[in-house]
Amino acid sequence: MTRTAIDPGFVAEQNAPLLPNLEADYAHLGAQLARRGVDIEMIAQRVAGFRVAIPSWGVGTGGTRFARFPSPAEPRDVFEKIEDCAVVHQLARSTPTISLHIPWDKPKDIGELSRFAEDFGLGFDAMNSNTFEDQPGQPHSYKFGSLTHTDRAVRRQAIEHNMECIEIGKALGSRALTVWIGDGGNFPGQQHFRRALDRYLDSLREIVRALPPGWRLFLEHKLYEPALYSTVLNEWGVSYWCASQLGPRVQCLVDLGHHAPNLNIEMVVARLIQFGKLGGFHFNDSKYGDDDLDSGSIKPLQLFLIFQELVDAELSGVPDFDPAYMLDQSHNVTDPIESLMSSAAEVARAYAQASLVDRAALERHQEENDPLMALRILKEAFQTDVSPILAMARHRARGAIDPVRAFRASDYRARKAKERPPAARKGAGIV
Ligand code: RM4
Ligand code: MN
Ligand code: MN
Repeated sequence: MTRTAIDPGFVAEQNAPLLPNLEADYAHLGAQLARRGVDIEMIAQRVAGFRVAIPSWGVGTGGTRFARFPSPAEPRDVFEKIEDCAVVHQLARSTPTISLHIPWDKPKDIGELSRFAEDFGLGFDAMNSNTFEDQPGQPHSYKFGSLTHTDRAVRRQAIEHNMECIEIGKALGSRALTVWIGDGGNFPGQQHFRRALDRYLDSLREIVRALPPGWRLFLEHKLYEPALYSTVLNEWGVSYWCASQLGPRVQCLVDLGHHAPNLNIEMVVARLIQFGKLGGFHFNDSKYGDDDLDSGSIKPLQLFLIFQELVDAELSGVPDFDPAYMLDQSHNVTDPIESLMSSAAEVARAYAQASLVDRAALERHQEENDPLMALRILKEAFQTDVSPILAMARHRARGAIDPVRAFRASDYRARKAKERPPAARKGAGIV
């Protein structure tokens, strides 16, 4: 029996009054889609199979470099984070895996952690290494870089940390390592651009050699921050070039907040698919930079256009197409559980909308150079309110028709506040 954080009977009770309207809305949407030649059950099935991983750091309250305002009942360790992830999955039904960040989530006993997650029916997604801050007692500092540091001893320490992440991940059943580094420069002249990238590749080569069979390694680029003038792995082209140098098991990871403003991200996605190097995503939304806001909250059209590329690759059978999907958000002013449940639904929404695109008609309009009609095809899919499909998929999987409403009614936070007195940590910081 899978352990649940909220009584399943309570979820069913919450659903009961909402069900008649949901059924009516679902039937109505089904009739509308049938007129367009789309079987609503086919879309519902696709949505039911859609999965996105939760970052362990997403269940804590985020913050800016100015302040952090922790909410009550924040998880204090990896076990409590897993409990919160279990709530997200129980109500939203599309997030069965967690992505750990080491050493934040380093367990004393890996077996215990693995069993704890399994009891809740949860597994582990990609592992994340952390060489962007120093840990107490660490021999060498990452102040001036990690995998690309000028000092071989610092690079060695960072390489070994990544190997340790792989070892922990192996024991937990993870199949990938995501490497994001904060290395770069704050001032012109501080760093020799070419030599730093050479050192990056040398370090990565060693980590790749330590990958167990069946594992992939994702390179996560970022335009700036924490380095404010230059970043070693600054954009997708550099990431692509490095991934090509490092062999077939290394792919690029696209975090939606890590690009220059106005970049056409859906096109980057299409290019990486074409080059066989799209490894995965960190979903979030932003207005100015790496804002880590909730997915789909600001640019839902962009999210849809990205999924239009992903679904197109899937349905046209691009070989070895298997991107790993994860949320990567910082919940500064919302309840993290509520944000994660809503964001998982927004990502699934974009997937469902993209699944509605009339691909044959789109191709015809492209061949005939009819931009107005081509756009109309995309807009028709994007403007379809697929909410009843998402809600029905959750209901059928014993999740909540309205996850936020059910969560608020459950009193989970108030219960946990008693068990989890506020942690001592009060400082600023992004996670
Ligand atoms: C970075 C990046 C990484 C995440 C850290 C916490 O900006 O997005 O994926 O591990 O933040
Ligand atoms: Mn990220
Ligand atoms: Mn980020």
